[in-house]
Amino acid sequence: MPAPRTILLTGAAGGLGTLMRGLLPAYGYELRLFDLVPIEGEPGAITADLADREALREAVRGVDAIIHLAGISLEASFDKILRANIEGTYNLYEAAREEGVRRIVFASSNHAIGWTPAPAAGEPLIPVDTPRRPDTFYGLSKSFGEDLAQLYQDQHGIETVSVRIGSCFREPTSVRMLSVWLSPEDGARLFHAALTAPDVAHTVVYGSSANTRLWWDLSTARALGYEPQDDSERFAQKLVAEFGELDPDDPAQTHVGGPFVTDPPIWPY
Ligand code: NAI
Ligand code: 15L
Repeated sequence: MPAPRTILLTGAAGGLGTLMRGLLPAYGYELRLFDLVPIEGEPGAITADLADREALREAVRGVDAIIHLAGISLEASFDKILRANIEGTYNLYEAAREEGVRRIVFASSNHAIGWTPAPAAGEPLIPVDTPRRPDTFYGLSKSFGEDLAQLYQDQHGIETVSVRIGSCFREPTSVRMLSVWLSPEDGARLFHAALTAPDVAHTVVYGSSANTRLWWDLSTARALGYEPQDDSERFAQKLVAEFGELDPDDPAQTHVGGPFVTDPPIWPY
């Protein structure tokens, strides 16, 4: 596979999209931007809904690969999730198939396995083939996205890396995030590896930095060439002083999905 150069970045106006707009050009990528909302200072960005199949087809035309971030990124009503995340991701894969795009990086989420118990210190890390246990309609849509990716691989040969992202923000803001944090710089490293690794078929990886308190197994990400450079532990003292260590009996702390397993979710987290 020749090195991909032109990348469609959906969800480019969002938090992660904004971070990646800043970081990915250094890897030599030319980004074509797509989002429901306009992006300040980016007059060339495509402003369209994932429901607009014609716009999507035009957006994917001629790109070498897609990073698919667009969608609802927290829990919402099933109808909203259905439209944006389930139908929207289907529309994207159909557009890719029609236009011959061969590689997609799909922003899955830890909430696809949110009801999985978080391992205590010393217990085995969670493997990627752990049964999916979505914690929300949102997590369910990510589980759907991973299955959709597998279907398009088996049936149409489109390759996907599904990245079960932990928490990708500038800094971790809770004690839980010390386990699941993905630094933006490591996020860009991981997306770059996912775009360039040969023969990925459909590979599922966890997206986090090399955190001391890591909950899951990064070996499938490392096999793509990902070498995380960050560790959230440098924020631990401050966060533990502010919030205390995780309460081992609190359901919001005992499961991977954290606050998403409670009904209603506990915000902020
Ligand atoms: P965000 O909510 O900041 O950004 C999502 C973007 O998608 C927004 O700019 C929004 O306008 C756009 N969007 C929503 N519905 C759309 C539609 N129907 N058509 C076109 N665009 C639409 O979310 P964030 O944090 O940037 O996350 C990006 C992706 O990564 C999401 O898919 C999210 O589920 C996933 N993710 C993010 C994590 C994180 O820590 N930031 C963790 C796990 C997964
Ligand atoms: C996600 O999937 C969300 O998109 C993000 O906003 C965070 O809530 C993250 O998971 C998390 O688990 O911290």
